[in-house]
Amino acid sequence: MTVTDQSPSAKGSGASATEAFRASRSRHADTGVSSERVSTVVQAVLDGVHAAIRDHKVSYDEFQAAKQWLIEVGEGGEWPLFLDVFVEHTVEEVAAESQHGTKGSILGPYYLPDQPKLPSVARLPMRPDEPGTPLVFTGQVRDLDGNPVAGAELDIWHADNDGYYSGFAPHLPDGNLRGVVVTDGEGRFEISTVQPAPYQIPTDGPTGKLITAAGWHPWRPAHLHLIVRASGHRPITTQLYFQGGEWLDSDVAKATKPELVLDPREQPDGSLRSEYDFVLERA
Ligand code: MBD
Ligand code: FE
Repeated sequence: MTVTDQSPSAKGSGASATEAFRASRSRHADTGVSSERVSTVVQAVLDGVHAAIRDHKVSYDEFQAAKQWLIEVGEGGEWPLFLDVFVEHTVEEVAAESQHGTKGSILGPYYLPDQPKLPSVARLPMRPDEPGTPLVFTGQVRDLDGNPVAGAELDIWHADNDGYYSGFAPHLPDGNLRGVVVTDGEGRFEISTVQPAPYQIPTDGPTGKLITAAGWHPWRPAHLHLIVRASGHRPITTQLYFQGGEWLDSDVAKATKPELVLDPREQPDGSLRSEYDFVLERA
């Protein structure tokens, strides 16, 4: 990572997300797409842009301002952030049409592969003095017939108590609050972590400036990210939210679903405990 600034900012998170995306793409082969498909989809996108210009009488000044902003999104490395916040939810909606079992949600820009594998009862890697309310997250992975899935992987990552992700904020140690928990013989897991804070899109970058200019808010509700996978099963990329949490009904990324909301119980010692079972379909 080339970020030297120690304070989390658009520069740090945007550029790092672009680097992470490039690294993940190099692991996949390019899929051949027919010219017919390219023409159909790209023409539909352009038709939408042309319609917006006509319907709203977009001026030359506004066109040039848009051009300037698009250049800045690229320079700031914010394309992964912008697209995952404002577009990915619809891609996920289409993918979900053919998906059974636990509901999916968007991947977002802050996934990092190849985190350490942890046993079924595990504490996520964290700082010795990791701030935040302790959270114990338990459950079971099953298939659509209700059979437990032993050796399933819960690839989990989430923001810290200040809303920052390790790998995308230079003040956090690598791998903080990230890990791959492997279920036991009965498909069960018990993960100790801390409750994440809501996530705020950096206000100092082009995505944040657009949000301000439009009078929108830059918040996502607090969430856990997960990819749950097991051999012979279709992996599920999802997020879990917290009942009563701020922004739950107005997620800027429109990625919440009622089935994905945890309702943690407060324990006598002030910590939180929550249970969630995952259901995978066969591949
Ligand atoms: C996030 O934490 C996130 O999950 C998404 C989808 C977009 C921006 C930040
Ligand atoms: Fe997130």
